[in-house]
Amino acid sequence: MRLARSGGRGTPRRHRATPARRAAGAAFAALLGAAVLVPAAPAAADAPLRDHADQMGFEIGAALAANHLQNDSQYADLAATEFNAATPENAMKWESTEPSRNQFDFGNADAFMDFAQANNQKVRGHTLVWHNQLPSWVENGNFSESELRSVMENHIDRVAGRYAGEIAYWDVANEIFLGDGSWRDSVFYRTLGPDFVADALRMTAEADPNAELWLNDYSIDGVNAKSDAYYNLIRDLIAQGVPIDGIGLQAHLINGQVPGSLQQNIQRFADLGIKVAITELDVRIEMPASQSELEQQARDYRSVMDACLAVDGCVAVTVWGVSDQYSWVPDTFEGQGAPLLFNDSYQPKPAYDAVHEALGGTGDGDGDGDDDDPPPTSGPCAVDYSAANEWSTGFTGQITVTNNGDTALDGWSLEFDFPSGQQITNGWNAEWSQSGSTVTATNTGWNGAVPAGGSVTVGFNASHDGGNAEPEAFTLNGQSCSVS
Ligand code: 9MR
Repeated sequence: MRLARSGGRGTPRRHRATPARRAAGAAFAALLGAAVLVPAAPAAADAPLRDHADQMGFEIGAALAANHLQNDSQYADLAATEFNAATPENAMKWESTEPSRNQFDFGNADAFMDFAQANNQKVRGHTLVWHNQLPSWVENGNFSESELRSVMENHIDRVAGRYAGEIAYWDVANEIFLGDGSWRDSVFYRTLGPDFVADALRMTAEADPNAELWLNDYSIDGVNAKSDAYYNLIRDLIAQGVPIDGIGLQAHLINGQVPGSLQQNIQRFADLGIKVAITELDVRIEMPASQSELEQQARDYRSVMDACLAVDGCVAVTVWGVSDQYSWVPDTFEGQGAPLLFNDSYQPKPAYDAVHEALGGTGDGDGDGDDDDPPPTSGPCAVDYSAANEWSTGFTGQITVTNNGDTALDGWSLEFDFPSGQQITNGWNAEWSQSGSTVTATNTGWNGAVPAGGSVTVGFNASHDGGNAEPEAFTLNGQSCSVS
């Protein structure tokens, strides 16, 4: 396919200091003064995450928001101290950089770049072609095929061109598939057909020949229909000679639900000869988060780190924000939050320790007393037990079991002990039996199949005689599960 070029090439920003850029630069003077230098090897055991990552030749990144970098010094300090890579959370998106046709605004993007460069952080550009945060002049412009292609080319040319040579990886196209692996019906797909991806990759290669060209999406962390669609697309792009360097697995995860096939999925993309990164990691919790939920979250972070570090081509893990305070999660998922490494008051959470330790640090940064033990990695299964309703002589219990293994279950049996004399009276979604204090729940005829990463929820009514302590240990098909 011939790529018609319309606008002029994006001018590298070093040669074009716009008034907006000079203003942003001034606002950043204070932050730049606090730039962090990468320390000489070896890192002290309790050194920040980035020092340990540097030792391993690995990247630990964070999504950073230009406004918080400017207005919140605690945020900026942590961003600089802990991370050796950075992604602009919103500043390089289409609505930020080209809100009106051919009117470019690089104020926040330049400010972000200044911060990242002053702090020696590798930058992931995010993102050039995405259906979301797309201004309505593009979305509703009713462009013909050739017009939209030249609108897209001009945008890529100007944005990627501006930072040419300064961006390690571009998320060229973002979130192009739906959950079932079919194409998302974006204005790009509707107007240009599936070739818009190859076009965008080639256009970015032309605008910034040094940047690596990546695709990026959520819910493609495990092996599933959507990640299969990426696998097939990337295999085809490679076969056609289209430039493609990597796939970003966003990993916006639910507590206790790291897909069991994460590492296998990373490996299969690496085996195609491309790089892989975890690009937007967060693990959301039903609020308020209990200590045991925060510990489960730490295990989840550890599992993700371990899965990436185990595969040669997996080069980076980026968390989607610095502190829970500014996370996108509560705005999108009502009642959920606390998904990041630092809490609202910038204190490191157990998840921070887990990441620290995965990178070879001590894991002793959370101020939680002397519990320096590594959080165990997720077992083959995870259990979430709750008393959904309690009264003086009884209660309704609910248990969600997640298959963290790499393979689907074909039949299961869950076993646990009641600690304080509880007695099952009836149950649902399983065949229930109790012998002494030991309870066994086996699958019914219709819920024995649990895919890797899948869950099953069962429930029961039980009596108790005052005490109703929760069971502490669960086994699934004889293997012990982690408990949240
Ligand atoms: O974190 C971003 C939030 O501030 C924006 O309001 C939101 C708009 O959709 O985008 C968030 O970041 C998204 C990222 O760019 C792409 N993957 C999903 C992220 C979370 O929504």
